[in-house]
Amino acid sequence: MPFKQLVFSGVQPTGNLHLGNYLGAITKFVALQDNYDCIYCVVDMHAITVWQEPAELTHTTREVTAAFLACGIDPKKHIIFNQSQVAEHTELTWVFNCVARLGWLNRMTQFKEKAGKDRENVSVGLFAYPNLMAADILVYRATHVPVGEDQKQHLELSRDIAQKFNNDFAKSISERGFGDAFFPLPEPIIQGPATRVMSLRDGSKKMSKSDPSDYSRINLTDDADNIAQKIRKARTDPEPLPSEEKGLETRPEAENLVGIYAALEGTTRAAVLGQFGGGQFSTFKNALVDLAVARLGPIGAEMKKLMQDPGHIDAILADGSARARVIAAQTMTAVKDIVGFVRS
Ligand code: AQP
Repeated sequence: MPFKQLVFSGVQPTGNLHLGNYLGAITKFVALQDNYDCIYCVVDMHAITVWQEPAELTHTTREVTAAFLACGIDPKKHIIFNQSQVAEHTELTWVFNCVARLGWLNRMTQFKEKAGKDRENVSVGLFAYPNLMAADILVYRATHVPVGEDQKQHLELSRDIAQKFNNDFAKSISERGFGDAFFPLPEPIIQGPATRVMSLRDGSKKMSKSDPSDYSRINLTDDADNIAQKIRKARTDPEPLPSEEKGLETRPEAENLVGIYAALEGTTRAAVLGQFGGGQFSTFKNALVDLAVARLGPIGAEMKKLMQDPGHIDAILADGSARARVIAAQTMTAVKDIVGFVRS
């Protein structure tokens, strides 16, 4: 059965949104609005898989919403909401907890990285996180999911869950007139020169909200001075920039900065090297500062303005949640029938 094309993605309100979130995900969210119906979610239930101060969680939920708006997502044409306001996400997660296999979740590298050596002490939610992510996407039967490279494995798991549900319940799905598949297998959209933005302090680690060093990332709310300082201090090597992409292969920090420049400028790494190759890092860094300030400055300023009116942000989330709930409720009604739950 052909599925209606629909985009879904989410961002966790776990701290300062950074350039990685922006280039890896939010710029894609904005671009997809022209050609698809889109649902963008502030995934607050994912956030509490690790401890969040309640007041801080409320603040960051509004801040991520402000970032969506400031970057240009239209909340009237599309849907912006926070996950905890649509209970069907957790309802479907339980069904998926019973579809997904323990061995599948045991292979998730993000869990291994986040749990580290303290496995016995992390929350059960952190382990089951990918099942909630599958439910987020599939409760809308979304077909396309723009994400950064780090979410690729979770998305593959979402496809495995959708496929297993379709197989396990094939007879029931067909008897209820849904053809041979109830859930689509969602396609990841992972494209462009900055699908994995790395830390400014260490080219082998991804840029992350939870890195203790603020110098490792550029936050969307950083002012021009901050952005300039962080880029100028960004780790590099003593060599000048190469003229060919091949010359970046063993130089992760240089590769990262070139990728960031290309993504901010909307061009390719090859074109950036064509312009700056052979030159000193300092010249390139100055140009990168100007570009980053020009792109991020207006977004940070708009976010700050929006954050002065939390009532407005909450109203957008309430409206989006009400519209999301309608779609999610239809899916859950069908899922309950397919699974064999009695409902009144
Ligand atoms: N460094 C990155 N480069 C490219 N894309 C990235 N994303 C995150 N970091 C990078 C993408 O941003 C979207 C939202 O991410 P998230 O908030 O849901 O969670 P995350 O991937 O766990 O992000 P962080 O910053 O690393 O958070 P913490 O430190 O809390 O774990 C996703 O599409 C993600 O791929």
